[in-house]
Amino acid sequence: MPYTEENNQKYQEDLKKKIAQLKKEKNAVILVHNYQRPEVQDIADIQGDSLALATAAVKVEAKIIVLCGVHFMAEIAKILNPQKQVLLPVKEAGCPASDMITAKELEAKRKEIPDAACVCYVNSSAVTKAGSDVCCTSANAIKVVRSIPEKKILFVPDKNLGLYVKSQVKDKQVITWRGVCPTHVRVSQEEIIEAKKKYPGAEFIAHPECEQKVLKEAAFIGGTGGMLKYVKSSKTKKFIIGTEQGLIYRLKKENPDKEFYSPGSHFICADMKLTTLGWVAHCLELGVYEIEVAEDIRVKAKKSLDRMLEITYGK
Ligand code: CIZ
Repeated sequence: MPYTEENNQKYQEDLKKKIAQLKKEKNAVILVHNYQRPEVQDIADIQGDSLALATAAVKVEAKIIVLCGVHFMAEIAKILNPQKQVLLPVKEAGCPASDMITAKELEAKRKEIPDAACVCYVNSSAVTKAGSDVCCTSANAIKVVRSIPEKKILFVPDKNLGLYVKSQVKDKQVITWRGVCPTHVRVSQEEIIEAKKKYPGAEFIAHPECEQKVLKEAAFIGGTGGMLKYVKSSKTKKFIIGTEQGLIYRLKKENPDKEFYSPGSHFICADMKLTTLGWVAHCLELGVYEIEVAEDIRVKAKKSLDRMLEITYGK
């Protein structure tokens, strides 16, 4: 079949039908993160940020969970659902920020400050979650840190989210690690100032993984779930979106009367974009790539996640 726009469209539609059929046959559910490609967002049974996906993962009844996102998200689904098969369509879809702390480094840092509680951002490996006291997402980081009795908090691995939390929770001593999200730190304050000039009247909203200087320019700071709620309830019609571009597809879908701009052409997470419809079909067909978490690590990591869910939902 020669490549034409029309043939490509048909190919994508055929893949969507194939995925729907395989999903039924295998009793699978598809969880999709807000940063995924538009066509992958379109096949979601449940779409959201890590918190929404983790919450959904606890409730799903299907036998197989397909997690369209990156490795740590699929790991969370497995940690919360050990009896289910959890599949990540692309084995290599990782999160560089989550790899910026090792188990050894965390252990050594904790020994250095034994009186500190350790809060780990959800963008972390199962091992980091297991070595922490409680987990958090960008949606609940402030609430989690406030709720902890300890005055001293070691926040890992994302430095920028940690610094943002520190600026909001004044009565705690927040010690940050050196990890960063390579996608969010790529955007500069100068680019935001330029974008504001280019799109007059547009409000800049930012993800807390951005640098402090960038956050200073923002009218609202929050995770993708928070941004979706903020835009929906705002009277403003134009927004510059300070996070991975995948969110713009959902923002536009849910707010067709509003306009969205990315502050640069480089606000793209290469790992998030690895997942395609072809890989999702492949994953369902062959039952790959299955996520495994060693039981001792899983049990400890689950404690960190359960504590976060308790703090967030009060259960
Ligand atoms: O919490 C998440 O899912 C991440 C990594 C970003 C966001 O805000 O959705």
